[in-house]
Amino acid sequence: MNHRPARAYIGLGSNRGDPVAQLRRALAALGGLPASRLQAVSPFYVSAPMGRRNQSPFINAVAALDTALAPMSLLRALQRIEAAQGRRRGRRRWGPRPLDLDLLLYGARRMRTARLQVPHPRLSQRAFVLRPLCDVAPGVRVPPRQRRARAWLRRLGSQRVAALAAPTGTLTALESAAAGTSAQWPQSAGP
Ligand code: A4P
Ligand code: MG
Repeated sequence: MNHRPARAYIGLGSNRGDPVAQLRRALAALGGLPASRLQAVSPFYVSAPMGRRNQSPFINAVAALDTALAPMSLLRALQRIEAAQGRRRGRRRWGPRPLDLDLLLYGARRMRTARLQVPHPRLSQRAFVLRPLCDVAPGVRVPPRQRRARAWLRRLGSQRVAALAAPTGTLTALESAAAGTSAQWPQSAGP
């Protein structure tokens, strides 16, 4: 069922295979979604993994998508894109993944079902999402307390997130240092 169009923000993350290529493929797939138009894409950023530390660094970005897909239809579409890029569900939470697509915001909608919580519950705590969100929508309101994205980001000054200057399969020494990580991505592209 199609809805009145809403502006959705989608968080993209990857730390397996070739993360930059994974994000690019995912952006192309988002651009091809029915009843939707990709309006903006942030630069790519690199950061040390949050949660489980002993895994490779993440590449993250945020996309702004105008869509007439209802929130659950959009979530299903995101999960299909994840699956097409080798993501297997039911693996360790916060473990390594070739592609993670999170529905961060869907207009001003608030939803809390077993399968979908919008706005994304951890949005205000994560610089790796807020940094790229601020590139495409610095003034967007983020709960709790509906602060602007840029205000939440200012509060997370200790979380290091570095712009990816050379979007290749390896990190430069400068990018690694800025992101607070020395790890690289394993060569195998398996999920
Ligand atoms: N779900 C509920 N709400 C949403 C939503 N708004 N968007 C449900 C997407 N999914 C949502 O997600 C588990 C279930 O959440 C889904 O079945 C869906 O119905 P998942 O993607 O299968 O599992 P996950 O990603 O391992 O868990 P979770 O809690 O979503 O993890 P996060 O919060 O995505 O964190 N460090 C850095 N530096 N960069 C990262 O990108 N990512 C994570 C994963 C951890 N550390 C990271 C990064
Ligand atoms: Mg997720």
